[in-house]
Parts: sequence; structure tokens; C-alpha cells
Amino acid sequence: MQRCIPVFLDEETVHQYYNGYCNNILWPLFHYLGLPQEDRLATTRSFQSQFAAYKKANQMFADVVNEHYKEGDVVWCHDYHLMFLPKCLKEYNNKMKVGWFLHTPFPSSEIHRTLPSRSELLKSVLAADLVGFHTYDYARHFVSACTRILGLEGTPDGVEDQGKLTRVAAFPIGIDSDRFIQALELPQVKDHIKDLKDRFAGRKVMLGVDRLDMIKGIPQKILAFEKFLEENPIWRDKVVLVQIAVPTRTDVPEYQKLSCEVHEIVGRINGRFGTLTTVPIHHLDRSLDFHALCALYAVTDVALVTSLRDGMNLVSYEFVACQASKKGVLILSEFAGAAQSLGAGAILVNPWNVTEVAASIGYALTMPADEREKRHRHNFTHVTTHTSQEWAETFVSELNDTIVEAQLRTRQ
Ligand code: ADQ
Repeated sequence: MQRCIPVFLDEETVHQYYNGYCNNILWPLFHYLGLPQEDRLATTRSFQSQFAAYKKANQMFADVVNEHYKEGDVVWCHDYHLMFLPKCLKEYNNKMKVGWFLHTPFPSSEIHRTLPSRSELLKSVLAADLVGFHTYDYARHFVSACTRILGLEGTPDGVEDQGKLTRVAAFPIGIDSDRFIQALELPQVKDHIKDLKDRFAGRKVMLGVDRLDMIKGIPQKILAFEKFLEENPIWRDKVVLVQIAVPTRTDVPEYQKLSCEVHEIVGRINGRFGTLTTVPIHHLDRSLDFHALCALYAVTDVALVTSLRDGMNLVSYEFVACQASKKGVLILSEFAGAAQSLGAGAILVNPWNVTEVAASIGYALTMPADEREKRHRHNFTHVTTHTSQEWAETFVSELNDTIVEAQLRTRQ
């Protein structure tokens, strides 16, 4: 059986659709960064062509799905790149079982209503039978957008349009926790762990793992660490921050600017607090392989996840999965979806408040063992029970139930 069927897009469509409408318009808007402000006239002009490319690309996905579709198949569309897809699929075949899931936040309806194509996108998503989000808040924002912008009726189950109900609900994603837990038993990972422990002997390890994206709050995190070192000279040679930042969307100027900014701050802090033999921040501009990543998670004392907004944030889950022996502390942004599930075990922070994050670092580094144990137990139980497999099974079974209920309703 063919498990993966590519949809080939030409270069111009990729430019207008993927770099343009998806990553320059929807991604920042859904993370509360607003619509592009620089060169307003050019943005306004390019908006229509980018949206046309977005619809064209979604139609191309629909064509390929339709070509391979067999009666009874479940079609699950993922993310903000494919908001137009449910409508295209239903136009092909109204009986197709269609679900749509958003991996980013869905913003407040007041943010969504600034989008020029706000109504068309909402209506397209509503063509799906089931619409899913990571958190209840995102689902609520979506329903509010449909009631306020489209004038439709919101019900406890979703959104109703002329008797047709689109079910809207929260399905918080998880990780394959066993994969991480089992990796820690592999000889090569144990070797990595030993190397890292030797390298960082006598120092507490703090860790950040993010794609280099403005939503991840990397500059804010590093500035909070600087403030902590500034206010706590005693810790200067006793703690190290390892920040792994994988470059993404490197051809977008905003991302190039962010990379320069992070390098500049890291250089300044290392110059300020480093010695001839040590630096306080190890900043790596690349991705790590899975085993190296697991080893790093396992030796970490404090993980710092300071996203300015994040749909869920799986790094926080992966860290918890690898901490069975160390029981390290998670400092987590209240603006990450994960705050809803790991909030009771983590130290929640407002990433914009550098003073608060710096104080949380001090609290995390000195937290008594019994409190760390209690917090870890809460989060470990969550991460190992709410897995990616459970997430997928719940969504698909809910989609099937939604269709059966809709059929019963139309028969009544
Ligand atoms: P992302 O924004 O990519 O995902 P996240 O959920 O943290 O964010 O997942 C990142 C993944 O990439 C993790 O599995 C992590 O291990 C890996 N990764 C990140 N940096 C790495 C590095 N330097 N080296 C190796 N691996 C690295 C989007 C949304 C999130 C949502 C997910 C899933 O933005 O909010 O949680 O989808 O729905």
C-alpha cells in the first residue's frame, strides 16, 4: 500500500502559497503577531494573489485526495495550510468523512476578523464534519469567530448553519512517550548521557529546544537568563544554558533578522559573564539527532519553554518523558497550549516578563527534591497517558461518531 502520495506544486505557487499566505499572513496572525505591517501597500497588493495561490494549492490537494479516495475512507486535513481543503473535498463528494485539525492556536475572534479573507476561510473549514483544536480556548475562539463574523449559531457541540452542525472540540495532542523512554535504555544514548554529564560536571544544566521562530520567545528567554546571572553572581559559574535553535524559513527576512538578534544577545552575554574556560550559554544553530536530543533532555535540570504563543509545544512533553530519573523542573509559558495540561507540574510564566522568568529560574534551580518529585509525577502521568496515538484514535473515532449522529438527525 502506498503510504504517502506527494502533491507537486510549482515554484511560484510555493512562493505565493507557502511562503506568502501560509507563513507570512496566517502564521503570524494566528500567533497574535498581527498582519504584516512593513510596506503596507505591497502587502495589500500581494494579498489577493497570495490568497488565490492558497486556494489553488488547496484545490490541488483536493484533486489528489479525490483521485485516491475510496468510499468509507476518513479524510483528516491538518493545519492552517489546508483551511480551504474541507470545502473543496465536500464539493467533490458530500458523503466524504472530513475532519480538520489546527496545530497552531486559533486566535481571539477580534484578531481573526482583521484578516481580509476571514469569512471565506471560516466557511471552508465549516464544511468539515469535525473541527479540532489543541485546547478548549482555541475551540471557543473559533466558535466566537463563526458567530460574530458569519452570524451563525454557536451550540455546545459546535457551529450550526441552516440545520447543518459542524462539530467543534478540543483534542490536545501528545507524543509517543514510549519512544523517548525506551531510547534512554540504548547504549549509544547512555554513552551520550555520560559524555554530557562529564562535560557539565559541577554545573546545573538549563535547556531550550526550539525552531528559530519569533513565536518561540528565544530572545526573551536569553534576556531572562542574563537577568538571573546579573542578580545572582553566585550562580555564574554553576549553571549553563544550552539553547538548540533549528533555523527554519531561512529565506524569509524576518527570520534572518531574528537569527542575527539571537546571535548578538548570546555573544554579548557570553562576553559579559564568560571566563577563559567556560561560557554561560551554548547556542547551537542546528537540529540534533533523536538520540542526542534524548540524552540532552535526560541530563537537564531545568527546561525553559518561553513561547510567546504556541499551539501546544511538544518539547515540554519530550523533556518530561526523559526525566524519570532526574525529575527536573519545567518552566513553561502560560501562552503555550501545554500550559493547560502541564500547568500543575510546571512553573508557569509570562515570557514577556523577564523579571518573573529570571525569578522562576532561581526558584527552579533551588527547588526541594520532594516538590520536584511531586511536580514531575503529575506531568509524567499526563505525558505517558495522553499520547499521540490516543490523540489520533480519539479524533478519528469522534469523527466517525459525528457522522453517525448526523445521519440519525437527518432521518428523524
Ligand atoms: P512546532 O512549532 O514545530 O509544532 P513543537 O510542538 O515544539 O513545535 O515541536 C517541535 C518538534 O521539533 C519537537 O518534536 C522537537 O523535538 C523537534 N525539535 C525542535 N527543535 C529541535 C532541534 N534543535 N533538534 C531536533 N529536534 C528539534 C507545531 C505547533 C506546536 C504544536 C505542534 C504539534 O507550532 O505548537 O505543539 O505543531 O501540533
